[in-house]
Amino acid sequence: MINRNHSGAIKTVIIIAMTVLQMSCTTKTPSDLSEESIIPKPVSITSTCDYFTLNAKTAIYVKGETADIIRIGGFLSAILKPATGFPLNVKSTIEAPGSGNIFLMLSDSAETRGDEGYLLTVTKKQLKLVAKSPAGLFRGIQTIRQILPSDIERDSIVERPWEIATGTIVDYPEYSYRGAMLDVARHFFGVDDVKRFIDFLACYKMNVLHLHLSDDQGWRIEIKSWPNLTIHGGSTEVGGGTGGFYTQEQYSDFVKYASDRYITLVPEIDMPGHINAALASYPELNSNGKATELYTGTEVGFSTLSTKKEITYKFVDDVFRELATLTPGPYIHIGGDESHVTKKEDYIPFVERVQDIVIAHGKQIIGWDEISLSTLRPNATAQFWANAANANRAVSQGAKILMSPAARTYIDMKYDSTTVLGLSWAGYVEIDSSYIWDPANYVPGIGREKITGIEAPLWTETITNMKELEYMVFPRLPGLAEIGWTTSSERSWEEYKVRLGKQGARLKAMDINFYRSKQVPWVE
Ligand code: TNX
Repeated sequence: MINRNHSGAIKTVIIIAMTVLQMSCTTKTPSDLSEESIIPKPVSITSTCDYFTLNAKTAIYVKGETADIIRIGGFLSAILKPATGFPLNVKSTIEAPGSGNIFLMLSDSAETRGDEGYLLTVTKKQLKLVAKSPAGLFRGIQTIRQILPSDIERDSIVERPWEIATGTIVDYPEYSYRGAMLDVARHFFGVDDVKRFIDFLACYKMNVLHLHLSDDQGWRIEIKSWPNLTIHGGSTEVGGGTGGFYTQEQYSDFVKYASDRYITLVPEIDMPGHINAALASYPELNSNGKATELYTGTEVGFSTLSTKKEITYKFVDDVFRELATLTPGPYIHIGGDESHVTKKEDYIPFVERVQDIVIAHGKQIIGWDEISLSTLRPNATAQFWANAANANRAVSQGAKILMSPAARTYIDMKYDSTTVLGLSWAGYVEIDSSYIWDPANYVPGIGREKITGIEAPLWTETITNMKELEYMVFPRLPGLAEIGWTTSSERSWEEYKVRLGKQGARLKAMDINFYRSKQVPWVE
């Protein structure tokens, strides 16, 4: 964990230094690093008023030969190649390279705070990125992308100078958990779509992808011991389409794709409610022993596992055993929300037993805030979405809170009354309202030390394809990523909206279908 208590004085010095240096930058961008639009906003930027130029001879030197650092070098090369057309070869070295090159290295030096922190130093001669761990280098690479012209995001050669303003960026995150959730149950999203979503998270230095893998409308992850879950339960979706599911191999491929980007996958199987797809696939999971019909509507809260039958716990154990095997990350999400047809006296022992099952498979649990009705096991995390009393009850039991207030972070909410897609039960969520809030004082009684981080859920009752997904995700996701990364005293909406606006051209170059909110002064 990062200790911020001693950073105030250092920051003041840096800010004064920045101000002085900024005033002395007389030439136009790209020679003023502090003028670049970087999201999330870094801890500090110091300009030195010159620029570094990428050229056809630039190579990416990595210190040492570990697989991680070579892969990260390759990642940077792959980002920079298409638009520049330069070879940007990755070379292992033990010494700092000569002029004109990029240098990535790991070091325990104090300035590179925490596992995701990095220090970027750009001089006229060299671009150097230092971090304590590979994750920090990976985060730093996202900054390098954003201080290059937005054309860098194009997928074919652009003839132009590739200049980067010189200076220093010191950076590290406020919260350790910075995630988004994708509901692949209401509408199914294929393998390439999920990977593109992971790419979006990576761009904004997010580190968790929570996949909502089951709900009333569909079961999306192969469970070998209960094959009908996907054969039947995965065969449709909202609106009656053909649905789909991920084989365990495909799922493992996501895990790898995400972990190569230092993103942890959190799989969710929602129970005891939101479970109709399983109830339709296996009659024995129902109290009356009869399979339900598949469901393609958008109501919530009408289904429940039978909490009294032993077979239910065999099912839960098998599902979480297989899922735990597929999950190198520490968490499994057990859902627990909106179980409106499960009696409270049945819900409580059920959630307690499910927690024990997950723990027996070596994982920590996350659940929607309702799980605090039960006795929470050690290391449980409650995901606050709407009910402050639930969240406070979780805290009083010693649990951590993951902040997903619907009125701020639900990126399935409409922007305003004219938005065609999305829902509005939590209100309209324009760019300002999703940005102007502080996780550490949002729920009375739940301060900074109780909070692991934030997560932005994308529920997909109304979202059917990637272009629609992009429209709801952008531009809210970058702002939510910033809330997780940048300490709240360093954030202001008036400053942020200008910085976001400057990223318009970048989003366009990335071929992202984004909402052109009138609140933002877009520069495209
Ligand atoms: C509430 S948030 C739900 C979801 C819906 C979502 C739509 C939560 C834990 N449950 O089942 O998809 O609202 O916004």
